[in-house]
Amino acid sequence: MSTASVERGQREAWHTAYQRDGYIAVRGLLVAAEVAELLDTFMGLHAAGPIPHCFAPVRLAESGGDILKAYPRMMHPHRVNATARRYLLHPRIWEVLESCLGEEPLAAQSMFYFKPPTARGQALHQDDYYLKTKPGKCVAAWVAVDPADEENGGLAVVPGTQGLPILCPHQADPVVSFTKDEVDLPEGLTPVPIPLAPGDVLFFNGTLAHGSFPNRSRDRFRRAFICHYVPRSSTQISQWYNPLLTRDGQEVVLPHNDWGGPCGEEQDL
Ligand SMILES: O=C(O)CCC(=O)C(=O)O
Repeated sequence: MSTASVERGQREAWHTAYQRDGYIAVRGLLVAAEVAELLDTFMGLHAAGPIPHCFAPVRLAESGGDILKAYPRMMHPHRVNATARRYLLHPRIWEVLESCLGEEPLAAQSMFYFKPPTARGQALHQDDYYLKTKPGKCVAAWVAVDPADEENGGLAVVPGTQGLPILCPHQADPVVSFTKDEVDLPEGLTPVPIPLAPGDVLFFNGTLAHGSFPNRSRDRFRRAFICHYVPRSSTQISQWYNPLLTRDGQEVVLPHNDWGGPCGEEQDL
């Protein structure tokens, strides 16, 4: 079998599984040296301290027992750091996205989660409640930097929610979730943990409900580089995500979708 046909077969398999299930885990998409580069980059940024509009950690002694105040997530690091931008536009991630969507993606967001031991998790939610992608859905690419499992705050997804409309959230339990929104699941649907190894990437669509466990491990961080993309054919997005980027880094501005949506009060992620 030629390389080209293996590639075509692989792309078709990704497309079929993603369209059917709303998510796929691609194992080992990033190699160890790439994971190490992400780790060095973000630990270096953390050590260097606050970055306006991206990251505002406090000293551990001032965190009042909430480790996430000392290690908050970083928002849109690709706007301030060339390595983050390079990984947001990584060709192998892009290839899977194109296969899943069946069209070119646009990059909308990057984030980095440190999630040290004792960090709270993130209650079940749908990403398009925040991105407000229209007419299609956004796609997340969740890149594991550490092993991620149930003990250290790994991710869980809810099969069966991939085709649902936006569900309106209620207040999440602040003891276990650092974000405030939580959706209730339709009867019969339950979260399924997705253990990931460093370099694995989980792709999932904007209505697939998902969330993460608190980090109950003694000494294991659960770091992840998390990016969101939308189909090139999108005609609207929440203002927070403009400008978007094409594969070669050209900026694209989509019309804002700041209308309240089905729940009336969506806020940016
Ligand atoms: O990584 C996590 O803990 C949760 C991330 C997440 O749910 C998201 O990026 O939408």
